[in-house]
Parts: sequence; structure tokens; C-alpha cells
Amino acid sequence: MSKLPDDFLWGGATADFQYEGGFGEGGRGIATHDYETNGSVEHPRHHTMKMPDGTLIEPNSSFILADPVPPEAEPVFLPDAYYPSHKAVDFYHHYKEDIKLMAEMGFNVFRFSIAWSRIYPTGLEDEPNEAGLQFYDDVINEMAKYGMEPLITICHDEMPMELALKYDGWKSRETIDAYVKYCRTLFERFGDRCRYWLTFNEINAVRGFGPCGVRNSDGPDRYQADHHMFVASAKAVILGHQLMPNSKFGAMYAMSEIYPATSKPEDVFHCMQERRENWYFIDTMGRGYYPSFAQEVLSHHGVKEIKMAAEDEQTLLDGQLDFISFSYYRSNTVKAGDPWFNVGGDSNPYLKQTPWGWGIDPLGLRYCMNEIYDRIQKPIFIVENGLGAVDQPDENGYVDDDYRIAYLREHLQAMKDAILIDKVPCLGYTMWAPIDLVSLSTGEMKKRYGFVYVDMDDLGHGTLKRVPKKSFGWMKKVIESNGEDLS
Ligand code: BGP
Repeated sequence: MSKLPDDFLWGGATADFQYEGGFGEGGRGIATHDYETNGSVEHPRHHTMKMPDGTLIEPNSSFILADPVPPEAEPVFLPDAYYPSHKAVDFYHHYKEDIKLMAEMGFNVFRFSIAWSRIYPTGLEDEPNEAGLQFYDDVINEMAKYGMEPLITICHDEMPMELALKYDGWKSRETIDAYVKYCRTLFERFGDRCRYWLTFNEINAVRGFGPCGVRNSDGPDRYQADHHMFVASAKAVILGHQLMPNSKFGAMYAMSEIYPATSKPEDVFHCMQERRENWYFIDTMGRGYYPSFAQEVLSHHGVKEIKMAAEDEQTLLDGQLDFISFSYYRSNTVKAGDPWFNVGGDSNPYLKQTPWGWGIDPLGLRYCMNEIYDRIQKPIFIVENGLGAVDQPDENGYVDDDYRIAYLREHLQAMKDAILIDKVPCLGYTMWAPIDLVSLSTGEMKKRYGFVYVDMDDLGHGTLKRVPKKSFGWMKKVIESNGEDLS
């Protein structure tokens, strides 16, 4: 093969709580991310929680969220805080304009997530919310006008708040039933127009109250919750295949490549063990059974065993994924003695970094694609890759973002090398995120990824006007040439 396949999928990816807004509109319920403030690298965004005596819980140093959250704490909105998910960049009211811009670039796929709380406002209703279904119907039909197919993330790091409060989210098996009910509704309503589905976003990295509804995500609760998500994903795949015979399912993994900090055998061995923290997820869902080292991973986290129902083993086997998708932004290094599940890891002295300290490593993308395919032998789908940077618009809102073009050019070349030289089957590439949106990790707006500039600042001020950046025209040319022309 000397060229990318003719049916290669080119597009962009977004997540509802970072992009959609429309808080309280169309009967949408409250989701876990709705209580997250904005933040920065120095001051992590966090859920504001209140104890019965009125004391507010301060965020700790953990990634994104205060954790653990005491069982008696309730979420609370503070009058003077800014909650970016409520408006995000208002795709809810701009979807026609945004989809048109994506179509202009030549996208034939658009990955977006459905807000669970828009379909089942608390997660507990028997009947879905028609206005929520109608919104996504409108989005999908608008895409169809341009021949753009959906890649739907069923659950992108969040859930209706009520499920978190009532069941401690994924810690309980009840949440599996709520999720499968939600999936059935989506498949019955959209299945005639959607082939590609992702059951969860970055399932290997999510933990804690915001993404999983779990109040204490260190140790046993986290791994029990993961098991329930594995079972829920497998049940969704089984049901999806029954209801939509042409459907293809993946789940999405955070694949920051991890290298040993040195060639010292102890560092290399620790790196292998740290990587197993990811394989634990990919193997189980990609092959349909827990890997042989699963207990070893659990032991690192002080977990003696996972509670499983008798039928879970068969469910995992029957509900294995059709393809493996992942996000790839950066690589990190680890060394012996580092804590387990060292999110972010250490920086790599051989790499340049983004302003947010993420090591830029295009070859790591080729490495990832090869490694996953060698191991799981199922097609790859790259569903997130991009550069978060501070853009400086001119007086018309135009951004000359050569740095973004350079990042994407090198990563797309690495992807092509994996496909054309190493022969890794890859279904497509969806860049994060085609239109500027709110950052997941910091809640900032100034960490921009898009081909299209959105006039809005970190506190939600601005006209929301959309202006294509220089990279917009560049990506259009790349897609027109099916990836041949990266100049
Ligand atoms: C992934 C998430 C996305 C997205 C992206 C960029 O982890 O799936 O939701 O936001 O990373 O991260 P950030 O927004 O923190 O820069």
C-alpha cells in the first residue's frame, strides 16, 4: 500500500461538556462536570463540595478533582464561581455553523459525545427525554447533508449527577443497568445513521468523582468501578451488534507513550510495569478477558480482589471491541521508585514541550500504533491528537498558527509511516479539537486546539464568533489529497 485507503476517515473530535453548553436547555439534567470550576495548571479546577455544616471542601493537589470526597459531602454551586461546562462554546446553538466549517475542511467523520444527562436527566427515568434525542437527531442529520458520518462517544468522562450521588457512580452495578438502558435508547434512535461507537473515553485514565462518580478513587473502589465499566462496555457492544449489524465498537484509551528514563534495568522494568497499567484496560476489552498480570496490577494498588458476577467472564468475551482507539498527545518517562499510575510521568530531556509541559513526540504515535496492533490485532482509530497552545488573534480574529501546522504535520507523517511502512490498519484520524473549546484538565479557554478560533476568554466573555485559522486551510489541503500533501 503506497497511499491511505480511499475510505480513510478524516475529521475532528469534541466532548459535550467542553463544547456543547446548553445547560438546563431542552430538559438536560445536571451532570457531574457541571460543578467543576475553571482553573489553571497552578490551581486545578475542582468540584465545589459542601459538608452538612456548610464547610467547603478545598481542592487538593490531585489531577482535576478533590479526592476523596467524603460520603456526606454534597455538590454546590457558588455564586461567584465560573462553571465552563454550562456554556462551553455553545455548540448547542452553533451546530449548523460549526458543521458547515468542518464540511468545508472536507471532514467525512465527526466525533462527538452525547451528554447522558440530556437523554436521561438523572439516569434513573424509565423514558428518555425527547428534546435531548431531537437535538442529536438534528446534529446527525445536519452532518448527513455533507456526507459526514458520526463517531459517537457514549460516555465521555461524566454521568448524570444523580447516579453519582445515589450509587457512587460506577462503584455500583446499578450504574451498569442505567448505562445499558441509555445505550439501547441511542442505538434504537440513531443506529440507522451511525456505524462507529465508542463506549467510554480514556477509560484507563478516568477516575474520581467527576468522570466516574466515585468518591474515593484510590485503591479498591477505582478498580471495582473499572470492572463495572468493562462489563457495561461489553454489554453495550453485544446489544449494539444485535440491534445494528453493521456497527463497529471501540473504547478510547489515553496513550501517552511511556519510556524508561534510563537504560538502567530497574527503570526499564518499572516502565514495563507502569505500561501494564494501560494494558490492563486494553487487553481486557480488546481480547475479552483479564490479562495474566491483572492481579499484580491490583496488588500495586492494595486491591485484594474484584467482585464479579458469575456471568461477567462470558460477557467480557462476547462483548470485546471491534477496533482500538486512543488519544495521543505526548510521551513521558518513568523510573524505578515512581508512584504507580504516574499520570503525566516525568518530562523527557530529548523532547520540546508545549506551554503546558507536554512533551512533543510524533514518533511516539507510530510506536503506539504498532504496539497496540501487534498485541491486539484489531484495527486502530486515532480519535484525538492535537496541540494545545496560546493563540494570538489579529484584529479580525485570524490566527497564524504555524506551530499547530508543524505539530500536526509531524504527527500525520508518523501516522502515515505506521500505516504505509509498518502496515498497521487504521480506520481514521479525528483531530482534537476542530473548533476551539474548553480544556478538560484546566478548564481554561486559552489552551486552544482548533482549526477555528472562537472569541471567548477563560471566564466565558466574548462574542463566540468563529474565525478559521491558518491551519484550517492547511488541513483542508491535507484531506483533499487524502494525506498525500502535508506541505
Ligand atoms: C483528553 C480528553 C479530552 C481533551 C484532551 C485534551 O484527555 O479526552 O476531553 O480535553 O485530552 O486535554 P486538555 O483539554 O486537558 O488539554
